[in-house]
Amino acid sequence: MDRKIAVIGAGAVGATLAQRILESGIADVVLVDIAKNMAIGKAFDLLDAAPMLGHERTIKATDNYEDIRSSRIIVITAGLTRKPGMTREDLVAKNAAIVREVSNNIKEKAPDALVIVVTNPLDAMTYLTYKTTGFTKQRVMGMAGVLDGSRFIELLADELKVPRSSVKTLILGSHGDTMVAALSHTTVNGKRIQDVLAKDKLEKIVKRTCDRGAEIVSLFGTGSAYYSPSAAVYKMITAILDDTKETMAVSAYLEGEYGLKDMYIGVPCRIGKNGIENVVEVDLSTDEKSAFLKSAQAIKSSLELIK
Ligand code: A3D
Repeated sequence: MDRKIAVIGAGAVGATLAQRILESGIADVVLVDIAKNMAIGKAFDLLDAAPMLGHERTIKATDNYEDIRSSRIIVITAGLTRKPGMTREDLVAKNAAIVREVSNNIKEKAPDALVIVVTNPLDAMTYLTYKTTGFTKQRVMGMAGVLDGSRFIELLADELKVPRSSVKTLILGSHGDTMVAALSHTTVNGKRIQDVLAKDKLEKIVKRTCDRGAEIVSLFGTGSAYYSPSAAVYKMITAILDDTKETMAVSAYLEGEYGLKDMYIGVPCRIGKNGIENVVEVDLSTDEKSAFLKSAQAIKSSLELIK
């Protein structure tokens, strides 16, 4: 199988994602970072594990964008992370400059690739990638809802002492403090979450889900979460490569869906070989709708900062 995935940024998320891709055997990896030697060191370390794990995949670390040519998927993880007390929006100016530079290189060297953005603030950086590459809206998406949904499921399953697989949910809106846990789409063994968990406990878990990234940032001291973010990207990649058409929440470009236009925001989408096959419009309660629109407003404010 001659499949290549380029991961831009060999930091915590990028390197862990590279490990997941290589060790599951789904593709070869090109790891691009301005800190070239650090990236080469990580690639050597990952390769040294290959004989023990029994895979034949390869990884090349580089600071030269020529190497991303013919990549099927490109994941942008280059950028700064939050420090304790910082919001994702605080990162906007610095990361916008990085994402612009990366996107221009992608446009030039890998014009047929699909792009998954991870760099924060996520929805604004995905919009910037879309505008800079000029790619179709199907080929540019942001990772957030898959991760936020997984965090919510984990916290609910732990509280209720049920298997994680019995919990279904949907998290929409911005990947930020205004994310919307759609309780009308959250069930445990098919039962409405409101019927199995007391209101106060549920509210606490929703709040903890929104704050989960910050909770981990403050426990780490430096850097932010990477095991679960890389798993979320991995899940999106396998849906694309295997053309599963699975519905999952990703940051997608809207042109009228959910009453919004010309912006990226987290909504359920069918993911397959073309990237976003289509945006899925689900019914939301009145409260969820207004929370979603508030979230859209927060994204628009961070877009103003990069325009
Ligand atoms: P970190 O471990 O600091 O790695 C970032 C890497 O980017 C470093 O190795 C840098 O050298 C590299 N880099 C910086 N500028 C450039 C450039 N111009 N070209 C190429 N490489 C560059 O961070 P991380 O991996 O923990 O996080 C990366 C980004 O993802 C940050 O913006 C995080 O906020 C974001 N993030 C988003 C989520 C979501 O759920 C959306 C989760 C986790 C992290």
